[in-house]
Amino acid sequence: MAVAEERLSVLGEADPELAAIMEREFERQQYTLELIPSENIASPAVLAALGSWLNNKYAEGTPGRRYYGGCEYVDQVESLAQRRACELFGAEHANVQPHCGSGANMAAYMAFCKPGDTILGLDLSHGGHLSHGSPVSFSGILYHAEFYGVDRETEQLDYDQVRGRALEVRPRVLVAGASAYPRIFDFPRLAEIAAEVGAVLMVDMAHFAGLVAGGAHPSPVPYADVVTLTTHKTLRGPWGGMILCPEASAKAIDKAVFPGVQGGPLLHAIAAKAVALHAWTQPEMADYAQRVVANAKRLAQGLVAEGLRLVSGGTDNHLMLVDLRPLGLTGRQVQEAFDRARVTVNRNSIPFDEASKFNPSGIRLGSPAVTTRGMGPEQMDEIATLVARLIHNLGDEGVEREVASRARTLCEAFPLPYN
Ligand code: DSN
Repeated sequence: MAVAEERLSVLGEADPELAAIMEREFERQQYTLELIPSENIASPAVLAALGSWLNNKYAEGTPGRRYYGGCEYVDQVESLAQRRACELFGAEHANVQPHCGSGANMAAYMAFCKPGDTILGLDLSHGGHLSHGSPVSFSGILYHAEFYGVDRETEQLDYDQVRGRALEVRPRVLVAGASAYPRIFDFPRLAEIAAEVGAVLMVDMAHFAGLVAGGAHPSPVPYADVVTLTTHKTLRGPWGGMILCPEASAKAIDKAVFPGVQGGPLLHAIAAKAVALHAWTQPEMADYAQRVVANAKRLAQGLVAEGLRLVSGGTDNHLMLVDLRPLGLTGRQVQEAFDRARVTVNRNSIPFDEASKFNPSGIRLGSPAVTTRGMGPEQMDEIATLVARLIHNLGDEGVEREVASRARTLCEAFPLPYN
């Protein structure tokens, strides 16, 4: 707990009120089973870079072409992060400045589209993301958004249907990637479809970037015209975004990020991204990526064995969706019961969901954070049992207390890496 203790003691002197809240959040993270698939646990080295004096520097522009003096060292930091991103993902160019995934997507659209152009992405309720064209997001406000979905029977993408939609709407950008799709995208097929309709293929690999980095998931980089990602999910870095593209699009992407979308880059976050990227050169990270997928499959099998229905029947990546409709339950009540039992999940729409987005019919679970803590197949079996017990006995306070106690025991056996 040394890392946390050190931070809290510095903060405790300067701002005891905030330090007390942060201490409670630390305890929550330490003793809660984190199953939200978009969350993870950054290493102490990532946090060290993030909480550093690099925070103090303004550096609008790109390395060697800044609008401020005193950038000689932050130029090196950013170039290092770019080089590491290119090497890790086999990309020609990396822009490491996006503050988040939605900002990276905004810049990617801006580089290739004019307002009003058509973009075609996966429907939000079929697993897509707000920034892939939702009418409440800039992506659906600035662009003409059209959608493809999953097949009603298989609950997986049907590429003939994607092609049909692409031929029908002729998008400027075909967007692939998702925040709640438990299967693998067929990137060669998507590239063929994009080429056939003259579209730019944009892959948002925010969720599975770490799996790609560790060789546990196919890479979109050889097939896509532009790849966006976040650095805090499976990639296990700081909160942030990134864009990869061929050299031919580098200028357009850089200009779209700054001054198109953002002002000054967050050099402390870029340094932390460099640290996270460097970690992926170590063999244990490839092993981590394989274990994330193996753990997700094991958890999915356990849930199915406990009588729960998973969207598409299982998972090929790090996440899964439980369909609560057969049990007559809704996502919100299940998420709240899980919170009481110290197991964190998030409610989520499922394909063809007729319930509202605020109280949808599914919950989304994933393995990245518990795998970072070192949990393996045995713990996945136990977590499957706990999850199923909670769902099958919803609202039973005795079961909630029992699950909370077992969740705590598991967390104590696999502490956060801040000792
Ligand atoms: N909101 C993120 C997630 O939880 O998947 C995606 O941006």
